[in-house]
Amino acid sequence: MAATARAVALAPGLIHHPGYLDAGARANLAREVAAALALAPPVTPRMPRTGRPFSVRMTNCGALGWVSDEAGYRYQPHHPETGAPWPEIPPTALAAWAALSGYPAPPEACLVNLYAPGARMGLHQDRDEIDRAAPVLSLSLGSPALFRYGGLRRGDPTRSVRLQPGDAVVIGGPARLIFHGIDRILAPEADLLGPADALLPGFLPSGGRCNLTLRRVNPPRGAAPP
Ligand SMILES: O=C(O)CCC(=O)C(=O)O
Ligand SMILES: [Mn+2]
Repeated sequence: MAATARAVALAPGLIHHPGYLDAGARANLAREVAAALALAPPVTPRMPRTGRPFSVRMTNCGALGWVSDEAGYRYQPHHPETGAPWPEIPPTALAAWAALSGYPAPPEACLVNLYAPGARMGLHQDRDEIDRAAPVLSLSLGSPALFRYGGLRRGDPTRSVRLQPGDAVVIGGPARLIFHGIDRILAPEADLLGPADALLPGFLPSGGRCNLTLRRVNPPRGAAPP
């Protein structure tokens, strides 16, 4: 599926695997995500308290899904609008987790972020998980994006890196709680135009980006308490 030889440590615990998913794996993952979206339609999350809508649309796969609305951020086992359990995590994403996470248990949650051109995700920490011994694994499809990352405090200096379709990023170890976000979605480069236009038709406008983040929420049974 992939080459990890070119892995780059952006910071201790923050590992970028450029081009991890090759064209075949990207096509498989896009197909698997499209099937999941048909079962679990994307929703527009809202900020706790203010109810302000996110620019990113979201859905989930796995036993637990991350949702946000006026009541707060949380993981829950069902879709907030249909009430149905979330669909299975895409097999291509599970294989990437097995290869890259270094974690002995499978992910419980796979958040699917859909970015239309112009959507962004503000600087934040992923901290709604109880099991922080497991990394977060991010997989990107579609248009490239500018990923911003900093330190453990909001005010720490930040840097940015371009994430291309097929890139994987492991956010773990000392980087598990770093602040990070997506500044903007970039125009696809000519030689990578491939799936960007045809990615998830009906769910994502042309030039959009899809990102999956896989997480462990609870420690595996029998694991020492965090
Ligand atoms: O879209 C991305 O690359 C980052 C997504 C992210 O940080 C999140 O879902 O928590
Ligand atoms: Mn995040």
